[in-house]
Amino acid sequence: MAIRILNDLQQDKFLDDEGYAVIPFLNAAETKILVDLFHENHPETKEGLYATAHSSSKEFKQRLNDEILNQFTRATAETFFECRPLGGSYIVKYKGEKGVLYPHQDWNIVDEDFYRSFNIWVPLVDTNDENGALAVLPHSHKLIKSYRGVNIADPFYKVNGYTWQYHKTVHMKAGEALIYDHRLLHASAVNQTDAPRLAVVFGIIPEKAEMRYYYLENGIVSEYENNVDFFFNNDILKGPQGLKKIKDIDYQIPVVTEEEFDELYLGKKPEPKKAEPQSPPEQPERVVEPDEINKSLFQKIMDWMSI
Ligand SMILES: O=C(O)CCC(=O)C(=O)O
Repeated sequence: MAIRILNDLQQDKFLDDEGYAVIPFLNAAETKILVDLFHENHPETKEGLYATAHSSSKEFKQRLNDEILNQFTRATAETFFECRPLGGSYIVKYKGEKGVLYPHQDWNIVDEDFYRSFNIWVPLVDTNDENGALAVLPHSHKLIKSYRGVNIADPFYKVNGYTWQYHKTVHMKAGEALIYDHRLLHASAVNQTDAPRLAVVFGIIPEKAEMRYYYLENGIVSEYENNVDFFFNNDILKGPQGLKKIKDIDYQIPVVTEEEFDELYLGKKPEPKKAEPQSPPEQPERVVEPDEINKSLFQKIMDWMSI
């Protein structure tokens, strides 16, 4: 039985089954405070995707995070069941091709053998097909168990253009929350409008879960202890930088092909390959012993399938 995340049991079940849930979240006053705060701190316009979390100024990141936390406190307490808010960032999509974000999964930040972790993604303007709404791939969070991190690709990275056709664009009102499992494939298209698509993204984990960081070195994925301060005080793209290692993990990064994706997601069996016309064998056919047959990558992936 999955660990409970939301107070509302029906929404909690939907979140577990589909990997996301859309719920009313910030009220009009909270939303306006966050819109005004953004504009006060960003008088200039930019191009493509921009996140305050990527700022090199710790003070700036921390100050905006604190204000986001203040505005999220009421709604988070009302919505979540025994969860720990981690912190947030503005994530803004300005006009321009650079803003496209292909389907991806987010990093593991808890031990996913036992826990799940989530983003609360709250647009501060209404979102639609033209201004870079988020598009989710329903129930994709349960397809494959994986470790994801700064230098560990998610298993779907080679099919990220292909999977997009199955994504569902979520049209939202300003202040609503899209809560999604970090394992869920999600994407957002270009903002074609002149107005920036303002949003806030905020991490949350079960109260009992400890934070983790995963990093690949010399072909081995390792698990490290982690904490919120690490995200604020370090360049998290640069590796564990003194975090305590817990263990090396026996893990080979799976790479899903289009055919494998169809089987995993749609349950479609790949078409059998047509046999090439052959001339009669001159030698008696060699019998292939079962233990000679290599386990295909796809079988390995199926072995890894979780939950
Ligand atoms: O804000 C967006 O358009 C995408 C956000 C996202 O994919 C993420 O935070 O992982």
